[in-house]
Amino acid sequence: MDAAFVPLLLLSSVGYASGALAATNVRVVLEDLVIGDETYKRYAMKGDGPQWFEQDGTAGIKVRFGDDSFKVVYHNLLDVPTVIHQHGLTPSHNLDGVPYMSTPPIQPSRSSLVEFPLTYENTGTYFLHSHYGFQHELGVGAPVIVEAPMPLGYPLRSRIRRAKDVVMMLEDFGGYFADNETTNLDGFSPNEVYQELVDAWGDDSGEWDYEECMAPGDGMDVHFRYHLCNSKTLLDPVVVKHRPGDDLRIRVISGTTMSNYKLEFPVNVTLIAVDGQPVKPKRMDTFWIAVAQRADFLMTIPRTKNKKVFPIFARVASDKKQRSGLVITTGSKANVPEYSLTTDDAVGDMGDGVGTKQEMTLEAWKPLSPRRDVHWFHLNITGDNGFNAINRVSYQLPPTVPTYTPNPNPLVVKYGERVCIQLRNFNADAHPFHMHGKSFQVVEIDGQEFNGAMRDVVLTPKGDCKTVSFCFDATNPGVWPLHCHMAYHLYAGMLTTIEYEGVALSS
Ligand SMILES: [Cu+2]
Repeated sequence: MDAAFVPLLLLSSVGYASGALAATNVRVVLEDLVIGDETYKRYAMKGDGPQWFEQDGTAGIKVRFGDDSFKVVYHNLLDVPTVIHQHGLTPSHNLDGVPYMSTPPIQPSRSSLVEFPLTYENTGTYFLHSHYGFQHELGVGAPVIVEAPMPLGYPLRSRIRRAKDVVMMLEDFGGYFADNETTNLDGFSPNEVYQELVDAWGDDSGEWDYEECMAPGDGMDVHFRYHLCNSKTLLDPVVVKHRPGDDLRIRVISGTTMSNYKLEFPVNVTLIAVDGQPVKPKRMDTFWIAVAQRADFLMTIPRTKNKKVFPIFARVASDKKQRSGLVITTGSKANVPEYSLTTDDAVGDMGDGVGTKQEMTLEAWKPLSPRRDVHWFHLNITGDNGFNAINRVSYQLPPTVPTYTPNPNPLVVKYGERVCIQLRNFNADAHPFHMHGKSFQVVEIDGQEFNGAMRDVVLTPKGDCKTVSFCFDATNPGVWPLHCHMAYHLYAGMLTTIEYEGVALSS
């Protein structure tokens, strides 16, 4: 890239203001992705500056809590508009990065500064992604790490503080529609895949029975040719070297657009946080992670001379038997074996009870304080593949629709109140629901109440009109999306908003 280009962009940036700390540059670009003998074009994020880090074959934003604000200038080097969402972080509404709802898209060759203070609730593992069209599926994503000690009194606190970071950014790439595998394998056009879903819904929608509790479905409608960890497949995985006895903080980011995974660790690990929020520590060697969730683990490399290779696999929760992963080795003589992209068995679907069963075992380290007055909303998940999905309606954003229209059916809350939302799933699939602007606590699944994890994405049970409920305190005024994070379902309009009554918003 022309070195003179960035200063030019800075001059044209929107709302650019000088501050003590230089801003970090993040450029949204088109790049080559080489997998085996094939070269594909995909979007990516490149960067430089004080908050840019590169390690383990991935790169993104790393900020130390207490020292710095989040301060990034996004540069759009694509020939189409883009807008970047800081997934899981909670800036003021106008910096949320949702096209037109909160933030105007960045036009080609233009830049935009996003700067906001980080709260302790913003510490942990997050990611950036485009919220514009199918750009996230096409590669516009990057990790965000906000470093901070675990809360006072947290077990293993000093060991976690000294642990070395290992980052696993999981992505799915090259989507195709399940019933028509041949058409999209080479084209990789999300719009074609979406059109298949539009056509399928068009055939069904006229006689759709919205009262029917659909039985749990048996698979996904969209599959992917490749699953990546830090932009690599297992044919040529990222290998990171550490020493026997090292404590590692494994930060797993499910930066995928449709795929859930079962993580398989080579030794027992301790889960310490989900979606950036600390949980009561829990020992395990497998963990399910849904689209757009994150999970942090403390893993100690065994002190043994016999074993030098420690792969962590992310097995795709579908019938395709695919996997991605990252390999940790010790010593210079470690022989990394060849790994296949697929396994003999499929791991099954996260939505088939295992995901919700796991969810009920998680406990927030700092749950919401009990409150008696609660403002409840009850939403039905209806329709199919994201169409007419929330209380029988679709709400779509540009560029799916040509112009932005405010949500005609928002969930209106009052500042300061405790809000709880129950989703009842009439649909056959499990949907990873993401809320912007606040983390929430999961408190109920399928009629069972529990004091669950703080999160920003929760996977609904599959079908049978089963429910999931989550709560938060409404203290961040704005117009905040609540949506299924599967890209095609969001595109189809599986989206609503939480809006604050009587609060004027900055823009
Ligand atoms: Cu969905």
